[in-house]
Amino acid sequence: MTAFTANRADHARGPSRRLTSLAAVLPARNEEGNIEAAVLETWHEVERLAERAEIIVVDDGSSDRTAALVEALEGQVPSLRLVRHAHARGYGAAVRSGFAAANSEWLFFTDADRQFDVGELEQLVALSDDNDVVAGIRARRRDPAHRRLMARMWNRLIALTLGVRLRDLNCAFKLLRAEVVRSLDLSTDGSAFGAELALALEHRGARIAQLPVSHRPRTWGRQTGGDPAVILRALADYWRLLARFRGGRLAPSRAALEGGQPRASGDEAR
Ligand SMILES: Nc1nc2c(ncn2[C@@H]2O[C@H](COP(=O)(O)OP(=O)(O)O)[C@@H](O)[C@H]2O)c(=O)[nH]1
Ligand SMILES: [Mg+2]
Repeated sequence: MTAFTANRADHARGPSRRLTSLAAVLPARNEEGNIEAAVLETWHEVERLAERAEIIVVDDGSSDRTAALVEALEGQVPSLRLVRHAHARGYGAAVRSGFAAANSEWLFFTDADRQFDVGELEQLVALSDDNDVVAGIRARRRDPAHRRLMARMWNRLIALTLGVRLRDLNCAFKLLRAEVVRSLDLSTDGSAFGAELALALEHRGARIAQLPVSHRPRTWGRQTGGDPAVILRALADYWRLLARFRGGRLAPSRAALEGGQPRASGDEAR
């Protein structure tokens, strides 16, 4: 945690590195109590961290006022755009829609529920120079015990059966080089998207750094990540990933070809 304290001090001095262009993608479903603050916090950070910034909220068929609130903010936040799915398509589909709408060298995604501290994006940017991906690891995940247990089992399953080394697959706090993401063939619509993204990146030989990030309890709204329908869908997507992986249909691994390994850095390095 000392790293955070040091970085907080740096915050006041301005970022050590500024990107040319950065898109923040916020997938949101029924987040009317969080979305305005999430957008404003994200805006504040991305404006500091990039010469040109965009914020893309992907409303995934919300039945509440999420989309209307984003539209109302568009006048106030010039770099804000709303992408709408008429019907809910899932977390992965929402993140991919956001990536597709972005027009920046770097892509950042985080959740609209404010469980992450977007002020820590600066730490990801600081590591981006010689990496393609900087991925957060929830050092102390502030979710109920059964969710933490399920996540541990999921991460273990993906690591053991698919050889993925990324530690916190569903940590929604990742910074990625857009050209690398655009070279991947991603198709998972549900919450197994995090596993597919990690698998595809590692096969591609992407240079990956990992670092601990803070996590806070949800203060408004209901978590849906542990709903049975979400889990069943993730398991179905997992079987598809397994078939695809075993069939060798993912891009060949530069890391494998060169004998390299995805790297980990930070306190949590393996
Ligand atoms: N696109 C999409 N996003 C969702 C869906 N369910 C939740 N989200 C968003 O995904 C993020 C994480 O959701 P949450 O329910 O907190 O999941 P958890 O943190 O993994 O338990 C939030 O920004 C939600 O608005 C969904 O069905 N589709
Ligand atoms: Mg959440």
